[in-house]
Amino acid sequence: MTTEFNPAPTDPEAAAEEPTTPMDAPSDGASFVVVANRLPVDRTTDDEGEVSWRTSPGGLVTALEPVMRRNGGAWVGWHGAPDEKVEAFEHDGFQVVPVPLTADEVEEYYEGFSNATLWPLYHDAVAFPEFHREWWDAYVVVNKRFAERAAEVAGEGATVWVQDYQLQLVPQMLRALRPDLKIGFFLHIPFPPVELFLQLPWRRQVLEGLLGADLVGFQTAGGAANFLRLSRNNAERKVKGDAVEMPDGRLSRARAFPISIDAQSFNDMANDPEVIKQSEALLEEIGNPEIVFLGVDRLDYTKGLRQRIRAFGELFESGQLDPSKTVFIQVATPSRERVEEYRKLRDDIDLLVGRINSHTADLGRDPIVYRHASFGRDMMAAMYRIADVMVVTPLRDGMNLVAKEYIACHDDPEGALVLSEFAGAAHELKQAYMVNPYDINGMKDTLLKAAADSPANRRRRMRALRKQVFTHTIDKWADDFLTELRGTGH
Ligand code: GDG
Repeated sequence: MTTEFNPAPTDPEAAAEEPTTPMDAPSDGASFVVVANRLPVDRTTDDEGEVSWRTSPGGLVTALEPVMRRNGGAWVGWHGAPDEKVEAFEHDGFQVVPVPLTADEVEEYYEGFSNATLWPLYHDAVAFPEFHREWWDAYVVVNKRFAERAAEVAGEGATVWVQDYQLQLVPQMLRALRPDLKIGFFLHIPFPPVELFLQLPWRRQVLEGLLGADLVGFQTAGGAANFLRLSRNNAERKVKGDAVEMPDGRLSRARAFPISIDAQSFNDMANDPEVIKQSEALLEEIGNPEIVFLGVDRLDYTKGLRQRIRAFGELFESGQLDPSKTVFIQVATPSRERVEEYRKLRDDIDLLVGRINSHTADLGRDPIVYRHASFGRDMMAAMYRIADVMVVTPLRDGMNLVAKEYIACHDDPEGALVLSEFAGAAHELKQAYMVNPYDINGMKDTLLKAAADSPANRRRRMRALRKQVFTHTIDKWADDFLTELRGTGH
């Protein structure tokens, strides 16, 4: 049985469908535009009060910067401070186009609809998604603002690449304003199974929003298949292969483009003499254990921290892992601290780690070294260097770049990656030690196996993993997507 969407609405919340008057292309417009919730720059103020902007480190910016410079690019996004308007400016060879958000919009569009409705819904509803009509209204208003800003800066026939779940209505809105543009969209998080997506009261508007793109990219083939199935069965669109036929004859294509990292630069960073020194000091600091397990995650309920820490707790308490010889380092980077579910998670993890350490620690040494903090990139590389076993066990994850960063940084061929089947990365990193993060006993067995496997086995797996990560880089990802987008059309 299929569930059909409601017929075209007469409901007052359908602001996404208000008639729009097309706009003319600006004569000096950019030929390549990225639209993302955040700008790739951070503002800094020096001692004299002088304001400057610095490109924030991150794979996406690094990959897209050269394309932007080559093509006269512009990046449209929020600059991070509510209730403040910032004029567009040139930076590092491209145009930075800030979109203002009010404090209420940050609360309703960003913390609300994006992070307390869509985020949990798209991650298997591992936390309960909240549906609030005011949040949806703010989402529509903000998406429209982003679309209008992009329409103002894109030159005639330009390519516009919209990023992620906060901006799913932008492709359709932008197309209505500027039918001349080539529009791509990439979803960094999973696209859920149809049965879950249908819970969304505004499911039709979100789907139509995405179908405004010529090419919709997903992390996995499964995400693309969910999207195509939804279009065919629930929106009654004709689907041929990976293309959805639109009423005006246009095709909207859906395909997987697994995102990656700049493997070489991670590898270089991990081999920098300063980072090597840092990693030695870190080993010393944690008491030179025989085995180091490592987890690095944003503190998010999708990352499987509760289950992972319970598994380690049981292994230490039973003595299957010797607390005098083994350390589990868990870094949990502060994230979305104004969203209730995240505050609760933080308290739970504090309690859980405290309880395990107080039961099993030798005097003066904790088996779980837990840090709720953010570290510099060099420190991250130092941690990846010393980790004998990297533990990446999300309940659901679009891709998971930490898994790939570990592989790029850890050039000791005897490292091991324990990876959740439910991370997008599992489709590529097949030689990892796979776990079902809901199965605590299974996870415990695999953690022990990864730590105790023969060097030959570990080397064989690690070699294959490194080959995959070094041949499928973020540059290739951006290139594949943009090449495919260029080839789309009727
Ligand atoms: C979303 C999707 C998808 C973490 N702590 C620190 C730090 N990090 C960096 C890591 C890594 C990034 O943050 C986290 O990326 P992930 O991919 O692991 O996860 P999400 O943040 O959930 O990202 C995900 C991704 O988008 C890309 O499409 O893979 O599935 O959920 O790069 O290194 N970096 C520094 N200090 C920290 O303390 N410097």
